[in-house]
Amino acid sequence: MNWFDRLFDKGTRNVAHQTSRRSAITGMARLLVGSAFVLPVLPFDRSAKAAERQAAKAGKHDDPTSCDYWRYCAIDGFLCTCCGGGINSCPPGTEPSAVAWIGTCRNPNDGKDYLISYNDCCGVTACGKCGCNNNLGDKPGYRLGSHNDVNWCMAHTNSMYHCTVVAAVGIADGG
Ligand code: ABN
Repeated sequence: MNWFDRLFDKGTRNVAHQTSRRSAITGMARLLVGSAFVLPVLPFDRSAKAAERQAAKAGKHDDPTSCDYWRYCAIDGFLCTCCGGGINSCPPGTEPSAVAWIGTCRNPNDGKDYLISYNDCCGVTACGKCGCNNNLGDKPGYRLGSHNDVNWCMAHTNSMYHCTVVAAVGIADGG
């Protein structure tokens, strides 16, 4: 071994003695844990996207042609608002069912719970547009009055179901 090799050999041995595998792993672990604390606080601006999403959702809660409209929380049927009618008016040529089922929906605008009556519009074949199936508070079929998968036109001379309208009939006080 020449003097250069001896010097290099001594140097690497010294380094090997002073740095163990355990200390190398500890160092890497520290780096990982440290970066986990540092990275999340980097200034990502997510507020704009969140606000956008919130606005889109809020919009749907107030849009009577959307299944997410707040009064539709227990609707099962086609929205009359997509079928030539209104929120609580049947399309021309149809008539509202004499019987209805009642749900309780929370109005996100005032935080109150409302009793909602769901009437079917009868006399014309199914509209087929904006079919919604929201089942908040829906009960099995043998609880007919609390079950929404029922053709409420069944008692009409012309029992064809066309679409469903809704009306807030009172505030649910929970008592
Ligand atoms: N009440 C809406 C409806 C009509 C026919 C069949 C199922 C549900």
